[in-house]
Amino acid sequence: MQTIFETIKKIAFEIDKAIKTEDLGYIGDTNSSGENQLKLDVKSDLIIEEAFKNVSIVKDLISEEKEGVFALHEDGKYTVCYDPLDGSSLADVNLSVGSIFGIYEGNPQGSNLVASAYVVYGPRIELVIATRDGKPKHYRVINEEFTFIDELSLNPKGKLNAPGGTQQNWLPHHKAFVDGLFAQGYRLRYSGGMVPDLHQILLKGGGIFSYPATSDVPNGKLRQLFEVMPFALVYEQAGGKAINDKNQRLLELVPSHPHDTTPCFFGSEYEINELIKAYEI
Ligand code: FDP
Repeated sequence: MQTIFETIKKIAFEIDKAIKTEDLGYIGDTNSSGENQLKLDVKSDLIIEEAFKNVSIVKDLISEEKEGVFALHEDGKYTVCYDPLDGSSLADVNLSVGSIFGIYEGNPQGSNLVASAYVVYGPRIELVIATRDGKPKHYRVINEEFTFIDELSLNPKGKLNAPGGTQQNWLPHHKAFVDGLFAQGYRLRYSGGMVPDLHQILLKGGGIFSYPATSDVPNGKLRQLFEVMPFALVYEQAGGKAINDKNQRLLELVPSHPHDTTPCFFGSEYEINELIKAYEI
């Protein structure tokens, strides 16, 4: 497993360099989730593919930018599911973006997620690694090396509210929930990049990030294997909760297709309990 984490560190430097130096335009194609692909998405995907070609414990790769499974090493033990550059459409306005990795042993599904990691490319490069054992570990690049900073813990109640999705298409109970938090004094924090938005809540001690079912995307927008489950592990290990709109743990989900999405909520205990009340679930 350590080899996989070291590979992710190497990848982070390469993708950061690409973000800082390469063309930010579109390639004129769509990815498997039907989104327009940026040259940077494709480049980041290739960087990751190349890096894992040398890691024999990795059996398969499943990427947000590829259709289906990319086989690597038949005798490998792990499937790495990743979103090479989440929030990439924010790169041209110079906001933070990120890479997300879920490491699965056996069939890729919540119960088989053994570790996850994400990288934030912002003013600094940061990395968070979570396993099933202990608190998530937070690193920052200092003097060109990933340096351990601290272990992440969520307070039982936070102050930040990051509500995703097109507000016009929110369902009435969801709108009531979001309004209810603001009425309690919660502050809006939403950049439109899942990685920096969830990272901010973690580092500031708590709050909630939601991407609900909406009238236009009834299953939500965020992908289970590369986005939702990796962050669910981080939030649960930090002492928070991560559920869907049926009060099911996100780590219990079993996707039937690599690109399946789900409504998802990540937060401190208090905010998730408020959600459960508002949704009556
Ligand atoms: P993006 O489409 O820019 O890649 O992964 C999808 C994502 O970004 C997340 O990073 C982000 O949280 C979400 O979409 C934002 O979606 P909305 O604009 O619909 O809120």
